[in-house]
Amino acid sequence: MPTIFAKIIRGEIPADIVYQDERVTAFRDIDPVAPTHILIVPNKLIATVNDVTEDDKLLVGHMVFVAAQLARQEGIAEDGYRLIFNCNQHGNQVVFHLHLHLVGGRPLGPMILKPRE
Ligand code: DGP
Repeated sequence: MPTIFAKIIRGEIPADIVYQDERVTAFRDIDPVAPTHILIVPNKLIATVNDVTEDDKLLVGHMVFVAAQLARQEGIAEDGYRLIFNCNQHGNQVVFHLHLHLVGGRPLGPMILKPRE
């Protein structure tokens, strides 16, 4: 079953694509949590971080490299930003097509809120 992201990569549904090459596609998140919120997605389907194989190591490195390039392009590199991979239920993963969130453009606060006592 193609994911919603596969359809975006193939141009079958619209998205604000900010970068694309033969290995990855990057587009703005539909529900941004900060002024910059971009998803960097491999063009081939990998469901979760758990499914990354030895053969995917260069691809995942490329995702991080593209994220850093986009951060510079967005003008947020110097102030800083956050890169996030959510995985499975506890990671609150909603779309099961590997993606790297690039989030920035405002102070983001602590990474994860501690549960209330
Ligand atoms: P995650 O919880 O890590 O699986 O985050 C999935 C993200 O994908 C979430 O921030 C919203 C975004 N998203 C879901 N559907 C679409 C869509 O159709 N278009 C775009 N641009 N983003 C989407």
